Amino acid sequence: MFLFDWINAFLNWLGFLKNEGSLIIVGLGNAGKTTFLSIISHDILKAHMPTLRPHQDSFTLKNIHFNAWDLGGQQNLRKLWRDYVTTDSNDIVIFVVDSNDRDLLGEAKSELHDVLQYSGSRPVLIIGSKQDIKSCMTRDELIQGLDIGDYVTGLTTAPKIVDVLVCSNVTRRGLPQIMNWITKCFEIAYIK
Ligand SMILES: Nc1nc2c(ncn2[C@@H]2O[C@H](COP(=O)(O)OP(=O)(O)OP(=O)(O)O)[C@@H](O)[C@H]2O)c(=O)[nH]1
Ligand SMILES: [Mg+2]
Repeated sequence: MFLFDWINAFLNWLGFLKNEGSLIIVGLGNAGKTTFLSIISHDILKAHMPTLRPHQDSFTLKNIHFNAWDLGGQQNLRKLWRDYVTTDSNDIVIFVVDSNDRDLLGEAKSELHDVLQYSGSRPVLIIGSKQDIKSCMTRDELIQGLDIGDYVTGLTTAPKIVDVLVCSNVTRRGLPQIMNWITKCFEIAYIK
């Protein structure tokens, strides 16, 4: 087994093996999901219409090819989330929260707790967007407001990885850390 792991790691390092993963991106409307996906897939920052139907994009990070689904956060689209989250077994779920929207934090909390339940053992990354806005909530405030202190494991070999990172899609602060997190998480949860 050790030899097999070693050969696999070596071929992977040479670029002969490509791993496939999927990201399922959910969160309330206006949270910044489509903006985030457009930047990580195409490095393009532009205005988007609210998402009306699930939209797919893809990108490669460190020899891992990711198919990403941006599901839209309007009320009528949220019923699709569970089907997408529970379809593949090698998913990473991303829940985007608008760090500046205190009014909708309760609603985000309720949706997030549902996602944490039905996502089973799949890793969940909560991303607090809009950190460029002065009045935004910090990572600690988001953890408290979303009441997820007991869930957050960080990037470990826990049976279910749950973590919270913050970013600005406008200034791009925090995005390299998020991309790094996604690849590391995939390696921990699905390769090693
Ligand atoms: N200041 C700031 N604005 C952002 C950031 N990310 C997204 N936005 C803005 O937030 C608004 C909503 O962004 P979208 O990416 O369309 O949000 P969404 O989550 O895809 O929304 P739905 O498609 O309705 O589910 C847009 O006006 C974006 O320009 C950010 O990091 N900072
Ligand atoms: Mg959208």
